[in-house]
Amino acid sequence: MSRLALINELIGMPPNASEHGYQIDHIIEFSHWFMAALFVGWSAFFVYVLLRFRKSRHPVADHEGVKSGISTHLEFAVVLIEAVLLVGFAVPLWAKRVNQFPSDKDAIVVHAIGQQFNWNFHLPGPDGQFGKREINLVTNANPLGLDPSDPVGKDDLVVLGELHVPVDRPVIIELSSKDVIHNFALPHMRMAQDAIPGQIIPMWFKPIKTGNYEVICGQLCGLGHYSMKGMLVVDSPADYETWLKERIELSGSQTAPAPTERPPGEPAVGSTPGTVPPPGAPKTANPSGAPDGKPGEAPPAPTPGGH
Ligand SMILES: [Cu+2]
Repeated sequence: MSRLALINELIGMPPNASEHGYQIDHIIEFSHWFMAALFVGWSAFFVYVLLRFRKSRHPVADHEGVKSGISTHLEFAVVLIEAVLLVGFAVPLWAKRVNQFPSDKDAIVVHAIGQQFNWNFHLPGPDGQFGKREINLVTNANPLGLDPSDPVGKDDLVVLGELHVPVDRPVIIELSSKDVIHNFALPHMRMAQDAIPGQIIPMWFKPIKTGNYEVICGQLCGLGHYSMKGMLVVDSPADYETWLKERIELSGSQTAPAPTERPPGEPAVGSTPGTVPPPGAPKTANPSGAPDGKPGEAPPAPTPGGH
């Protein structure tokens, strides 16, 4: 069935790597063939009419018009085919993407957070539960604003840029954004979904081929939009386990995930807060009272002998 993908190859669609992708490919392929047939048909008819009703042959307009019903039947057939494409194929396929999610038990659940201009991934860690995230806690060392006081979040993993998933298991990605509207687009998985600040929007797919697949941002989100890429690595189950174990060990050995690269000339990353807190955010850099708070940031004590 998937052999008949001439136009899809011609327009440069990357090979499909998801379970549902071939259905989308069929719709795209069929729609293109259908449009090509309509284009040739209507063009031929147009040229025929130009010649047949040229001025030298028909100097006076015929007010009676066409008598045969062929054009009506043709028009009806076109509408019918388009309705079948929409109601019979496109809508059910879309409904399955947005309504019929696999159960959390079978699926890999990951949070993806867009920011100018990176994709961050938040994994639940060994306990399978996501820790709380708070936008006010976002710093260069804590790019997702994980709440250090939340015990559930202690074992969470934060991965920048590259997400691994096992093959042949459904993946649910819950999308959000730290700044503007982005779009988590996986061309090989035939999936794309907007990431909107203040919302969590789930998407799902089931990868069926191992390999490295590019994640791109599908919304023009700023000057660096072109560089907003990530990588989805579909592993064999064994490779996935190895990767996960590595990430867990890595997160145990370091207190913070690797900070994002900063342009030369900007202050070094680390405990220096590099982000501008939103209006109304608490002023202390360390509301949880963790030990690395700077002494200078303690609330001002009443000073004897002051002004
Ligand atoms: Cu973007």
